[in-house]
Amino acid sequence: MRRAREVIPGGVNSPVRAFGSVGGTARFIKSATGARIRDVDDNRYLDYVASWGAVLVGHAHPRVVDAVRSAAARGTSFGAPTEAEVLLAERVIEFVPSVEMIRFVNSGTEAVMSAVRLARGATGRDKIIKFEGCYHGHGDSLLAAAGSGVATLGIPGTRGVPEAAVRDTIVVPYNDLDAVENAFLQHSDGIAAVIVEPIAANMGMVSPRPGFLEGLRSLCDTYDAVLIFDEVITGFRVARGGAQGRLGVVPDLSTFGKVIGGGLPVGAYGGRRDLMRHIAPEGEVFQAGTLSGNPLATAAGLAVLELLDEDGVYDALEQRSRRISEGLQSQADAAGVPMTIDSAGGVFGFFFHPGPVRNYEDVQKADGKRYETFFHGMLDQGVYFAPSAFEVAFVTTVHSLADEDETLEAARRVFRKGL
Ligand code: HOZ
Repeated sequence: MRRAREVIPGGVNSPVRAFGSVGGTARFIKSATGARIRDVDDNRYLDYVASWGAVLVGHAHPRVVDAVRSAAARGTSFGAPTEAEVLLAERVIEFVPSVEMIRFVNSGTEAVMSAVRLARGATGRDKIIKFEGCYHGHGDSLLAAAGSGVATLGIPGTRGVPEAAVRDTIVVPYNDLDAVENAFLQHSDGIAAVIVEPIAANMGMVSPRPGFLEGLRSLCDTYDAVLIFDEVITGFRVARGGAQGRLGVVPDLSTFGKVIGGGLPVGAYGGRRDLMRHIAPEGEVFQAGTLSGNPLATAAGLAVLELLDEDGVYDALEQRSRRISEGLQSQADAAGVPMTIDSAGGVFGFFFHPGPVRNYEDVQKADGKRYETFFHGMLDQGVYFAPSAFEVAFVTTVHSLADEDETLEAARRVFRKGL
């Protein structure tokens, strides 16, 4: 870490990895297989970070490794179209019916920046509505009241983002439909898009209240604005069809990342054909990338989606997350520690807070000190949760019942010691 800090700011290539909010030193990972990661000191950890959700079928899954290896042997990048990109596009469209056309990029950040540009280009309007505590990558216009690393560092925004870049960003509380309606009333013909994490997972996990997403859908219809679901975390993870498939609300555009790259750098945005046709070279909204549709990432994505198409995958993920959530909740209850837990498909999140947790204001009332103690207590026993109370926990298809028992046993010891 000392050497890393000399040459990389904070020693890390993404801030939340630095253990800044929980204290201690980040683990340097040397290898991983299945549900376990190994650090450079040869400590093994049961992994609930799973590359921040990018790994859904377990680390180094043989089918993914084979696919990447054979793609690499054919050439790592051509800067020209390949058949595999078409196959992956068709596959995503099959999983997520609201996506009629898709464009692959290299990260979730890029996907969101491009989707917002598209919404603005297609509507000829500038303003966008986002929600406090939702995180949509580190593009300038969305770094207002953001979750994830911005929340972890406890800063309201970030230096280097000019005021002009966020002037057209309207920030409202998550789950507050009245606030969204008021924003529309105030700027009725100026709002290009509403962008939302349909299940918020960058301020811990906060589910939408019944009617919230439906309300966004109908306000966007009324005011001809584009509804963008940021499914970078929830896509292919909370259900086969993502949060939109699970909750039954259809956006105009969606953004993806993480799972569809199988652990390689990928993002994508897609949606209604009439909107997507505005993208260059068909239309006048420009977006490009040397490594977009990269053969290795595409091969990994295809292998993962194939695995996810097998029967029972999502039921198993759902059961695993639920079992562990219920186990943790009952331990907290027995210990008299206020805790609120939520789960969906392969993701769960908990707050040391009696609940309900509906928005970022509630999230901030959660007990961060308790999270820190819990995090280190678990880490000491070889269970690796996110080094931040503002992130969620990820289950993969290879987390076993025995892994869960081990996790719950470790948690029992942490609660017993006192939180
Ligand atoms: N933005 C990621 C969490 N939602 C963190 C990425 C990382 O640190 O690797």
